Amino acid sequence: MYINSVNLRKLKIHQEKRCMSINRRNFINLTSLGIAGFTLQGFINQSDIKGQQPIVISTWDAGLNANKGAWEVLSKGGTALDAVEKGVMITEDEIGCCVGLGANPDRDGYVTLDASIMDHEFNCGSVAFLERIKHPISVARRVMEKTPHVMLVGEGAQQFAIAEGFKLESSKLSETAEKAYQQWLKKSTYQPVINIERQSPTSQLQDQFKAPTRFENGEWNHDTIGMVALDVHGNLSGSCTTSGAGFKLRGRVGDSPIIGAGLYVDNEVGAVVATGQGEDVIRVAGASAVVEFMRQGKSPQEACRLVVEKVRRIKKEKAKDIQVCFLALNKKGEHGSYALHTGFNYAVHTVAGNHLIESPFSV
Ligand code: SD4
Repeated sequence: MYINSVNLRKLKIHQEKRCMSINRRNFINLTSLGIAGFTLQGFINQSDIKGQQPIVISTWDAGLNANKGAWEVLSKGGTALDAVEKGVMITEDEIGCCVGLGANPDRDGYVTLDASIMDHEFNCGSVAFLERIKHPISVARRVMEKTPHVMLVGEGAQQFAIAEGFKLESSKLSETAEKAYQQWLKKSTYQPVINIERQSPTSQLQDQFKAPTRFENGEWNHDTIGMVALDVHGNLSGSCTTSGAGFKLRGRVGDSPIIGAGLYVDNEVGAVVATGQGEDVIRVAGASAVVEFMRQGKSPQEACRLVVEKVRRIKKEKAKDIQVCFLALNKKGEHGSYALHTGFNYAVHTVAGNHLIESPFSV
């Protein structure tokens, strides 16, 4: 079905009626934070969420901007696959701690990128340890569409990208990343920071759960962007793109490009993305595990919770030092999330607007 303006208006009226069930007391007007251009803004309760279609959801505050790109596609009747590529490309273009070439480097000073994409027919593609290419998500899509493989890494992935016409960018760090790297070099210890995506580079560790969501220059701070969408045709797709863990060992690859860990889509059931400590997402085959719980009839939030609790059991005492978050969308357009610690949020865009939702958490 193509959404023309009449259909869109009808759909909007219908969905706005459904949205009346959202608990209005929980709305916080975000215009005071300088976010403009959204028809409805605020935080809503996950328990108030009703299934909607089309819909796009994505991780962290940066998801608000990314969703806008995806919505341009979805609202015109475009595919979820096109939407999740276009959406996260917006984040790849922004300067932030953890996505795209402007992100924090590895311990040797190089930005290395991981990305994956998956459609409604189990087609998937990914790249890992990719350097100097601006849009790893688009390279991942080319891997999916133009090769017999699922995953390309490092130099080979870069060669493939160049052969496909992607430009080789400079290896110079962004100003923000250079500053953060110089700061890191003073101690040179690898210590993942919980919810780094919601901190300014200068904030203290003790501020971690209420840290600012923007850098001092006003830019959004953000982490891995994971996005899943359901289009008007009833198809799901997902994408994930990141520079991984800041100051990681050279060659380290996280969960984001691993199909089944950082991203999984089963069009009969749902689509899931992960963010947080990639090693601990990989160990539980995170996104795939969440999909399987949804297949058993669990709600998106409950399915995410069950896998987060598994991570918590496995990690025991060490669970206090890591963040792991899942974000899920089912075939009915119902969504939910769960995180190990407080601080995770996600953005949801439907015809009713673009909102941030604070995630429930375990610890
Ligand atoms: C990784 N999962 O490379 C990514 C990073 C991330 O919140 O999402 N951090 O491990």
